Amino acid sequence: MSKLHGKDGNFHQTDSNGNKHIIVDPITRIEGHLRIEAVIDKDNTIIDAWSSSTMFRGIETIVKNRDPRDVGLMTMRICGVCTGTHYQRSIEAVEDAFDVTIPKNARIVRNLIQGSLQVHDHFVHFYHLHALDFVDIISATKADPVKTAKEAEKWAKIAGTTPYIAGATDFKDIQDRIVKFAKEGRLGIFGNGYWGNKGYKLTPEQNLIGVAHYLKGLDVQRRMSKMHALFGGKSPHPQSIVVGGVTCVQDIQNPARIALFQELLRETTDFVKRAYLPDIYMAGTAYAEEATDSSQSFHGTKHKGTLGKAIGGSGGGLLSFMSYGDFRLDDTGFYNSALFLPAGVILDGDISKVHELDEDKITEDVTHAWFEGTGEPEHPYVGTTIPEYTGLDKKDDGYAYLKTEGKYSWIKSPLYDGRKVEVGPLARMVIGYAKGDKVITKYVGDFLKRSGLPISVLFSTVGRTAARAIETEMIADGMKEWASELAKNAANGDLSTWTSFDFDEVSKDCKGRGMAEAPRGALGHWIVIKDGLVSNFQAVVPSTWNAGPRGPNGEIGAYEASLIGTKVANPEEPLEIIRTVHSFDPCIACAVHVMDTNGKELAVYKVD
Ligand code: NFE
Ligand code: MG
Repeated sequence: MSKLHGKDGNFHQTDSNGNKHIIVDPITRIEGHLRIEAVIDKDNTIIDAWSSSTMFRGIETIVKNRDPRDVGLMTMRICGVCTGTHYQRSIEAVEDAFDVTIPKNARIVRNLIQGSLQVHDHFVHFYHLHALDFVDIISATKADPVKTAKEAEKWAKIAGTTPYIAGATDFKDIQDRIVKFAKEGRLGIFGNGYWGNKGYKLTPEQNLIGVAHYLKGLDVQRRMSKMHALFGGKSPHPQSIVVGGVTCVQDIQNPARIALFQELLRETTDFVKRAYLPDIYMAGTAYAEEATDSSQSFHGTKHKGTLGKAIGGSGGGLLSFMSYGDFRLDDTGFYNSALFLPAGVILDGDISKVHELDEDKITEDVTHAWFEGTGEPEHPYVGTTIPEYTGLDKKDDGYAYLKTEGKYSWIKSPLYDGRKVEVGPLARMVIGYAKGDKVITKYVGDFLKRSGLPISVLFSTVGRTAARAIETEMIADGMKEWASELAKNAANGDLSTWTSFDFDEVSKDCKGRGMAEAPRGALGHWIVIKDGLVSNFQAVVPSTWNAGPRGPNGEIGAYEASLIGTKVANPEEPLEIIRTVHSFDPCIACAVHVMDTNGKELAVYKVD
């Protein structure tokens, strides 16, 4: 390893202005390969940042000239994390093109499959991919288990419930296991953290609560996955959804299957309410200071003090948000139905105004992405996927920096009305709250009231993480109603699951889009069909919106913006960079979705 690497293996170099240049590559505990370059000034504040995907894949090109009824089966392979989401979106795009409306049972079953995924995905993200950015495992070894039980009770009470782990014995057992592993140097998956870093804010007791829930949560997430498989046939990659409806006919006819779903949902909701939410109150409070410190925000000073404007804290970022909306609540058709998660757009933190989503304003730009372009951002119906790798800028020190003035990522740059927007749980909760959506206002309002935190806490790294937890509880509660509705509808004798259509007739010349919400945000598939075959297909994906590079006129990406202004306690250990990027729950497999032909060449730039 060269001397330019920090002790964490990431690259560090100080330039002539005294600014430190840090490359974190790869960011771990995410799906796929993401590289972050950041410049940190003398006060350890990030003053510039670039987000680059170093992975290339080709699904958009693979589905061309195929039968549109098979597209969902192929696009679902874009990702095994937001599993089933791409499958569903492609099928909905084809249904839109064919003008097919699915029956009530199919709509509800799809909501239950997608809801199970959202809850599972959010939960795994918080505990198993993100928690250790907030929770210091080694500190947990110093906790007093009796005090830990009291602390757990306190946060559960604030959340309006009782603690999932009650009493000191369970905490002591878990702590003994960690102490033993640490002494023997066998921390395994916990071996590589920045333990002891000043960026960790929880007390030893709070850290022990976090670790205990991390471990208990491994079992709970298995049950969430079962829920996903129940109507889906399997997980990952459910397979019971087809163009026109669903095929899990026997599960709908059999009340015991619906009851099993309800039981699994009850068990998982219990953990969400008694562990996940209390942990979010605990972390939200501990990290509230930086979350509400607008001097740490890229947009914070710009909007300071203006009524109706959001003020960002550390990790706040763009403060422009977009949601396509999701979870159809009636049977008036995919784009007419009332939505459980509303659609809309918020620009520049102005939460006094939610703009109607105008899908014609969605385009993708490749000025800074390794693809050929026409010179103009393109709407996905006419979009193309033609790789054009121009390389990284190799320097004498043996390290390659990004050529940030040119192309520097395999992720395209999606734009809404020529602007960068953030998508995901924070976008959905803020848009719903700003729109006065009854359900979202209640859940977000409850969170703010119980925590005693101001709304500005949401526009930050920890706020993004809190929004995901709030949404998890809300969707879990929503699914309870939807499962009852399904049971009732079936009991009343409606067992229809599929709408027939004349394929030859409807597939001659048409186009359609499947636009809804994946766990990480707004996801759209656009399909053009000619003579029964796919003539064009484009996916614009949540992590493409968030992780994408700058736009044609230097418009900064959501990850990039969220990093600027953030203070780093120890540049040798870029914990805050990782925490902020993790708060978006990055998925680079989804974001690039385009087979690896250049993988070997790409790996060369990291020269020791
Ligand atoms: Ni691979 Fe995905 C989600 C989609 S993109 S995880 O959620 O679409 O970020
Ligand atoms: Mg795409």
